[in-house]
Amino acid sequence: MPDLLVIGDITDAMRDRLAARFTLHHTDGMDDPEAWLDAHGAGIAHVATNGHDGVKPAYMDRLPDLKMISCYGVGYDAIDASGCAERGILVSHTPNVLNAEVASTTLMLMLMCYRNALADEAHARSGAWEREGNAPLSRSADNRRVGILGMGRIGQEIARKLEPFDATILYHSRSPKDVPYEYVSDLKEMAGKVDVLVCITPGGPETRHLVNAEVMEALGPDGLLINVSRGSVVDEAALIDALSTGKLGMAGLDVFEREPHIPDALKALPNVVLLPHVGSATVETRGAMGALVVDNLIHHLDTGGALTPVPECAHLVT
Ligand code: 8YV
Repeated sequence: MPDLLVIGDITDAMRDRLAARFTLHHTDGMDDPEAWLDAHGAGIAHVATNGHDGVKPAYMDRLPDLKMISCYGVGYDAIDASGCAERGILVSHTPNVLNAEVASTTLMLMLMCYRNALADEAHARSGAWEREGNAPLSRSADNRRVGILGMGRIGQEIARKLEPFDATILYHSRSPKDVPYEYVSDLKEMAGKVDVLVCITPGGPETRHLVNAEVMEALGPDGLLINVSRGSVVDEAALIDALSTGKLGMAGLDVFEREPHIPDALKALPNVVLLPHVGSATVETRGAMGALVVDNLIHHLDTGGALTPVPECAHLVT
């Protein structure tokens, strides 16, 4: 059977299906993955990884016969997709199957922030309601002006899920899209026009720190920043400063610059809701993502193609 290098965790369902077609080699179980690859890397044509671990250059250099990387996640900024395309290596990812879940996570963060969900829950659970009386009033999540940074598939799903909340949607991306929302060509200008700024643009060098101190200040003392894309999109030091000085009202964050590390200064703030990168992390959605990772690998084994290649590699699929 052909070899498959598995980087990071995979589910039991993925392992069972993959083991029927490949001999699996898990980097997690290796004392020294680079030394192992020095000895066994030649001949390995397939890799399964995820959006967090990617495939680091030290591994790429030791995989001279690599043909395909199947990524568990829609974001693939941890993989050098352009470099792979140049080497003729096909990279696939898991688009669409997680759109609804990440959009739900966005709404959950928005509701948790505006409606003070964590403080209210603590008020009920701790007995403070009985001892001290009603919890302070929260703010409404309805009728908000929401600016979406990145109007791709997930951005569009977020806009759609916001409809029942009577939101007014604006968006910023590199170019206007065929959507019924107001396009704003300048991010800072959009931040000045909205109550909520939602980041759902891909990570990587092009979008690094796109949301900087100026953008946060434009969003303002009543503004809410939500990040469900990549930690790198937001300048985290500037965010801590803006939240602690009141230049920015609140933040709901699922992603961070150095995951799984979250700065203590951020953890100490009362006006932020923190989630451990769980945007797509439900049994149902992770099941669908895992199935697509396996489908892509098996499809490549059988046909040389991929079902959901990343755009940089689409031309490699005949
Ligand atoms: C995963 C994600 O957590 O799809 C993405 O881009 O961020 C998440 O669904 C990530 O791929 C790490 O496994």
